[in-house]
Amino acid sequence: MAAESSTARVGIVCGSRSDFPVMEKAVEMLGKLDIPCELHAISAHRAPDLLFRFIAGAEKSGIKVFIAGAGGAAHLPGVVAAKTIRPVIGVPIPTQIGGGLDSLLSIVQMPTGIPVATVAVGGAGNAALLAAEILAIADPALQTRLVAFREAQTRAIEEDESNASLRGASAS
Ligand code: RP5
Repeated sequence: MAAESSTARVGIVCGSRSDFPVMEKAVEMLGKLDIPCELHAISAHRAPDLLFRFIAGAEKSGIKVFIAGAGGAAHLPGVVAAKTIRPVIGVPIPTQIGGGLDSLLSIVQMPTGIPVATVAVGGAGNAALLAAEILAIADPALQTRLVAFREAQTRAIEEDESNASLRGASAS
């Protein structure tokens, strides 16, 4: 599922189509929150000029936050961050090496000057939620949707059958 929207507010980019199964979790979460986004596979080392064109165009077209996922020597999020002052959220893609520890360290260890807010390995859903929280600062309707999302999440646990015996019990 490659999302594309002319009114996208979040630009999602990853190093390869092989990253799509992880990054589509971000597309799905943003969809739940009614936030338009677009998803592209653009390798920072195989197609750097196209990546730079995407970033410049995305800023002009109204994208406010970037989510960038990559695996292995995962420089893509740092490169995106180098070319924009919009917030960049990095998603380490799982790999054969320690389950994606290589990707995690490549993304999280950005030297001072160019920040990338890094989520857990494979954590594209949380990347989307963080992007939503950033956008919600200036969007009261989105704040309301985020609060509703949190409440529904809590309710689902409270209503889970395994917790039936705890219903009505007061915390002390
Ligand atoms: C990275 O290399 C990509 O982000 C991907 O996670 C990894 C492997 O890419 P492919 O060889 O599957 O294209 O650039």
